Amino acid sequence: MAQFEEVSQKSAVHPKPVGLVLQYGTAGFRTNSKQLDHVMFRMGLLATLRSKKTKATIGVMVTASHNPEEDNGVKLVDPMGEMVTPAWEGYATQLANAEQEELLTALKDIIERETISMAQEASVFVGKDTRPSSDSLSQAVLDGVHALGGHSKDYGLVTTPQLHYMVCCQNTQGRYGEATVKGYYRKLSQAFIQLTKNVPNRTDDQKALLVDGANGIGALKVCEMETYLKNELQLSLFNDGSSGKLNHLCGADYVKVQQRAPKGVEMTAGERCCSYDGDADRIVYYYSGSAGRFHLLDGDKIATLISTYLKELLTQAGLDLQIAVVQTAYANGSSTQYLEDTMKVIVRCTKTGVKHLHHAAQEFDIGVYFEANGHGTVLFSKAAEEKIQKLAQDSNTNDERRRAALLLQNTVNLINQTVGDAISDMLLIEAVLAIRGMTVQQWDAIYTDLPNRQLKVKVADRRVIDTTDAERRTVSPAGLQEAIDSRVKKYRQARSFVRPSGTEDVVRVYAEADTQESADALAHEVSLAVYRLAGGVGEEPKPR
Ligand code: G16
Repeated sequence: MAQFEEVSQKSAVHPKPVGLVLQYGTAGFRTNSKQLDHVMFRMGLLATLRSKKTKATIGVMVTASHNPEEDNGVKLVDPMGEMVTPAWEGYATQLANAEQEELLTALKDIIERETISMAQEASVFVGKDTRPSSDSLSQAVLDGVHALGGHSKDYGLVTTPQLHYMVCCQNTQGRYGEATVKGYYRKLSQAFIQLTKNVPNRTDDQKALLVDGANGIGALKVCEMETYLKNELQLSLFNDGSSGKLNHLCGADYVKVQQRAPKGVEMTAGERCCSYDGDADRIVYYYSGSAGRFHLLDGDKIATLISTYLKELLTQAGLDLQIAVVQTAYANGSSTQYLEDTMKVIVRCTKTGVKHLHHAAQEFDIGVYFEANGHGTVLFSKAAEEKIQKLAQDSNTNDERRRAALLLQNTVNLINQTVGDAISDMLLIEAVLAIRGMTVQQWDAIYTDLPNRQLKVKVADRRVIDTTDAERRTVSPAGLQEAIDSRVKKYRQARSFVRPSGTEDVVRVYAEADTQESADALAHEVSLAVYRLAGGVGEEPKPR
């Protein structure tokens, strides 16, 4: 077939290094950008097959998100803006790792197994972040799409959630919105303005927000959006990419893991600040307390703020909709306790990775999902959206119920339900704080985090660690879980777990306890256990 000849010829321009094997990680392939040219070409092929199979537009985002600038990666976006299914992650691995001469066989195998009609048209949307390697790598994706005769639309520089949004808009024939960056700005800013209209006389201080753009794509895009917000939000942007390096000493991951302010942000006591990550799908908030103490409001605090707000509106609207919060093992113990015991909402725990949380959140009328690292959104079932809309349009209902329904309706419009979105989440948080008349300190005071620490351990092969119970316990290597249990017992209110990262070549260690000293000591002891029992390399972990 002519198409396969084309694939053969073009793939020679994007050859695979012999013997290189890459794993599909937490959010797709991710490694040093020099190893990725063939992967990108092949993901262009795969996205085209997926498009033929689903008869819908598929997205490919070239980004390594929070990783250092020299890395890159790829995220595949399914028709409604979700991540691709596990079966297709398997195909992605098969295709990425097939040696050059086996590529056509691997491709034909997927076509056969999925009974794909090659006569079917295909459409693929492509986006990229600001990394120097993203230009050529996104071209490799496009080459792959064209080699199989697919149509492409190159959105160029966009945030990951913007690309997810475009794919969903396209596949819902515009019902979700217009599949353009301007359409995205218009929809979100209109909803934001409608929401904040309910709060007259907001002061400049209330409208002010400091943003750390991680020197990445989020900085560019939030600048573009500013005029649409009509001064309802006054942003001071730092780490805008004009001089600093992507994610270096800044960005959401740095702030969350290091529990300190990013470089370059000039904050004064009490000012609201937030940080995006490298592809703007995560956000964390923070402020400096009176004694200069750093206060972090992470994904758990965001989930609590949003679910409290939604629950209150549902009560005011008299709508009987079930609300749940989905977290991972990284969720601070205090947040889970607050959500379950005080707020009385259902809480679910899944493995790390947005795909797992998203899936779990879909089971409820309203599913609020956030990873502690700031990656998350809210999903509304179709039935829930319909009930909200019906009430908002019902002129016979009383004012309080109608007002709550209208607020809910605009809240739905403000949220990017396809995936976690730093810009959309930021606007939602700002609107909620304004509507509830809360300062960042009052938000922070909803509950007190247990002191915690996250560390990384280098091992020869992180796959020796296998986990169970939503990654809260290890089943291998032998003796590791017992070692963790015995160390946890020494401390009060303590908890610890370890898991292999799916985006970096490290094992992650998490510990929490009643004091920071105890959390630090426990994290260190568990790191040593990992180093000794799971084949640590380099120097033994040292105490902080
Ligand atoms: C990705 C995933 C997140 C995950 C993070 C870290 O985020 O989308 O769900 O929490 O990686 O994963 P791991 O601990 O396996 O390295 P991002 O923002 O880097 O794409």
